[in-house]
Amino acid sequence: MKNRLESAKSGALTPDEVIRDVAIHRQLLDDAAQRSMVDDLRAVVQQAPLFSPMTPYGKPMRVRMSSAGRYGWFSDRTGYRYEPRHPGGTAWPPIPDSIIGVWDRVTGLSRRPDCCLINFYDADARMGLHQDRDEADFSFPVVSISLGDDGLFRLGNLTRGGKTESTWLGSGDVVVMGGDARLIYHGIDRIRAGTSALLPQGGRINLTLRVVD
Ligand code: MD6
Ligand code: FE
Repeated sequence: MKNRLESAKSGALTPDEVIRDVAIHRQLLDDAAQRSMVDDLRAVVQQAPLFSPMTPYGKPMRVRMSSAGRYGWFSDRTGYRYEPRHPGGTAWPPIPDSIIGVWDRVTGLSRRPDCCLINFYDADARMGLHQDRDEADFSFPVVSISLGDDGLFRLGNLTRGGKTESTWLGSGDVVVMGGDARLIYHGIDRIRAGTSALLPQGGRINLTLRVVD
């Protein structure tokens, strides 16, 4: 276990790397923590099954999704938004404590997230460059947790276009996008299949924690 410094000012953990103001904590979760988080997620998707949201431009998303928390992220022909219910009609399950604990460690905030968006990538899935801007208050960060196969994470700028930088996110890595980086464009270009044994069928899970309202 690496020696991790607590920042006296905010109580938030000091990251291993900062790229374009995006903080990266490498392997914050060890194997055991990753495995128990996956067990918790199995229970969530049993209650709130993964689905492929329709985009406003008429193509289903390549990534399969579900959510936990008071709100879940949703998309259809009318646009992107947060919904208090799964498309099947039931409330989203609560965010597991194992996941809330990561938010607490990396943000040091007393406000807890309202939504944990669960994204599942198979070997061919990707996610185009986007901003996370469906939330009411951009002063709260978005925290992401990666589990399973490596994903190539691309970071751009606060407006579309311009030079980008990429880094591989591995299982157990945690990213914090806050402050000046909160509205940076980002996406996943590709998955490196077979790089993790965490998920028996392979693939990558990314969890994003957000304060919604
Ligand atoms: C992914 N991540 O890693 C996609 N969003 O699969 C995100 O879209 C993301 O990593 C907001 C903040 C951090 C992220
Ligand atoms: Fe995002």
